[in-house]
Amino acid sequence: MNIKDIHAREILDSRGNPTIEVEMILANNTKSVASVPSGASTGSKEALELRDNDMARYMGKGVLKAVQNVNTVIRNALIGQKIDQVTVDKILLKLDGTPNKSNLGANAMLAVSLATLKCLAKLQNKELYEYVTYGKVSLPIPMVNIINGGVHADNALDIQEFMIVPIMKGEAKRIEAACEIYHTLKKLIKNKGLSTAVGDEGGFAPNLKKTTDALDLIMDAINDANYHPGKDVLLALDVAASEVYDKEQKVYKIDGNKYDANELIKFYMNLVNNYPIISIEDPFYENDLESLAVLTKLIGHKIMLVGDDYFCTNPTLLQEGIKANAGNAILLKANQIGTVSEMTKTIMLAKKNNYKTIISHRSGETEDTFIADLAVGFGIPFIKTGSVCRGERICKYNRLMKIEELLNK
Ligand code: 2PG
Ligand code: MG
Repeated sequence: MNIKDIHAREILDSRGNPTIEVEMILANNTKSVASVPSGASTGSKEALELRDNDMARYMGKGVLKAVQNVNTVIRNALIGQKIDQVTVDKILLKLDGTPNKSNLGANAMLAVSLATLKCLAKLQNKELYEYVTYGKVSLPIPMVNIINGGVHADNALDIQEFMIVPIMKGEAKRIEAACEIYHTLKKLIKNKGLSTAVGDEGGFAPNLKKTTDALDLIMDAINDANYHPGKDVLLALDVAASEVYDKEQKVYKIDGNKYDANELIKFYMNLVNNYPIISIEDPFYENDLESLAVLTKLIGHKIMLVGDDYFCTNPTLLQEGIKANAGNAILLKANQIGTVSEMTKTIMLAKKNNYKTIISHRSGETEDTFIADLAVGFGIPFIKTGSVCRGERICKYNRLMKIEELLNK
């Protein structure tokens, strides 16, 4: 089946910034629509998100150049082409011709790559998760970000994400637990006289001062909602440490303290000893593989140490991490790398090397639910898709519950 037409347009993400949506039509009129998310705490080695930098529009954040790239160069190359994921992605990579997708833009490329994947699924009359299934499907455990800090919120918390990880049986049950804890937490925050306004990913953003203040409050919320921390609900953190690292002073600024890497290791060890934490993401700044390897050696047998800015969903960067024994898990974000084929390669490499996989949203999201389907089809054990609040996060949870129902039929 050949590609008949491709059309890109500028749409908005959940932060009110432009992003790109692509429609693809095949010769038999099979249609798909895909859109790409956008990060705020981005790794410096991520593929380039092409923005117009035209200060007269959207503070320079317009994506008309990326849209134009799809509607001209990419469209011309793909129209009449037989649809096949590997072929389409190869053409995109060749057209771009740069190591970091700076020519066409990873946003333009991913939108087309994803639209291709969705068309292929439809062509076979399959749900997206079914189409990408190889081996065993599984419903991922959600890592639900219920307190936002760092660059995702305007409060004093330095750690970017405080997540609850409900591990009971059944996706709908896990999501139910997350919602009950979320609403209980809201009451607790209100009782303290703090704001219950939410951050970019739908978690609350109360003006708490310290990491342990947030963790204690979450522990209370889990207990008050009649769950058992450490038993059916665990905790996870995304430190996004590149954002709190002072390059000049070579220190991490957390909770009003200045920590060097060794002191930060002690800080983490203390947290892990006192709270049921199963995962810490980006514990050091993105170039410090050495400290990540030290921490992995110390507590890697107990918890996940996740590379996000470290690996940028890039197989070459992951390979470096594997070689250095740094981390034991990887965050997967399609727009960090730019094509479905490359992300698939990263997933395979991680699995082969026993790195745990976590598929992830971005802080700027759209209503596209592809990560839910990819999580199930690829058998990715964890999904990070924000809080149980805000439509662009909720749609992923709703999709997961629907898939659970489909799988149980
Ligand atoms: C992260 C993400 C998603 P952003 O750091 O893991 O939660 O944030 O999309 O801003 O990079
Ligand atoms: Mg992260």
